[in-house]
Amino acid sequence: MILASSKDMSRPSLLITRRLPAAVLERLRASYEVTVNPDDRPLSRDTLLSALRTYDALSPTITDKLDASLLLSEGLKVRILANFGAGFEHIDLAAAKSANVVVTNTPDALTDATAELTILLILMASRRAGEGERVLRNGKWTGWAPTQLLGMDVKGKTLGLVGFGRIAKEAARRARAALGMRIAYHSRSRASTEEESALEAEHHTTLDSLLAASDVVSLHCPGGAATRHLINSQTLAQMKSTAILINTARGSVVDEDALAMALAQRQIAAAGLDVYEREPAVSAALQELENAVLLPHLGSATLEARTAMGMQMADNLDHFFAGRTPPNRVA
Ligand code: 8YV
Repeated sequence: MILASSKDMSRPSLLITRRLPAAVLERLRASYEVTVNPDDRPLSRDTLLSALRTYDALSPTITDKLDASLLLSEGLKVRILANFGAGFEHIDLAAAKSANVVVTNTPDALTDATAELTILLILMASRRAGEGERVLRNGKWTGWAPTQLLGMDVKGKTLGLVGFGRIAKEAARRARAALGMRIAYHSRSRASTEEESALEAEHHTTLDSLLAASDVVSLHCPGGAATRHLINSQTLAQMKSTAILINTARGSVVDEDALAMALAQRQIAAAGLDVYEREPAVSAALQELENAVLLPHLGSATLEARTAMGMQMADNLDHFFAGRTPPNRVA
């Protein structure tokens, strides 16, 4: 990829590491000297390093690993990493801080899309939708039968949320209003009494107690070292044998091998996953399992959400280059 330096030196230079919706590019081009990665493939480490030395600003995504060795390299020009996405565990915040590089994210823009995808996975997993479609497409459907592909009703069942941030609360609202589910949660900080009572949400002080009480467990905590393999063979053993695990958060939260084992042995009934430990690689064991619904990180993949994410990112850049604190500064 060609790392052109800016032509108009009066405007900040900005590298966008992956292709973004047209409306976002149009807005950014009005204020910045914009370069877009023409291949729309993850940038190599060397290209990322050159970019950090060439541009005033970078707009990275989850596919750019900006670790300490890159961010603490000599001769960086970059002053802001305006991440396109809510999660930012692919950026070493401590290193960014010591390199004097500001980091921002886009926390609000993808709440609806990701909550919708959570509902999709709950229904797909509980009604064996992927499995049913495979039967049909593979020419194996022999016609309706009373005990064929029986799933689980979710009405009246308990949705246990691990983490209770924006996306978890929105998923809870939808699961309650549209599906008639009961809400329970476990998170670092307890929600206000008003929030709990609006959702009739039952707070669990321990993860184990939430896992034991839930028919569907949905993960909404951040990724990173603190939550790595929070769901492992021990915690999976706390879940009901009829339970479903949903992950729209980060792949690192789940020990994929332990999950594949639990699904194969029917220790839990099913899983609906949108994120993986080693994206884009997905464990071969999981791919073999009919009771695993596997989506390719589609959480925020709507035109509305991706456009709103880009606009929120542009707001952060505009604030920064106007000398104001960006609204979504995380470092
Ligand atoms: C994004 C996400 O599309 O924003 C997040 O945290 O997981 C995704 O929906 C992706 O991270 C873009 O960087």
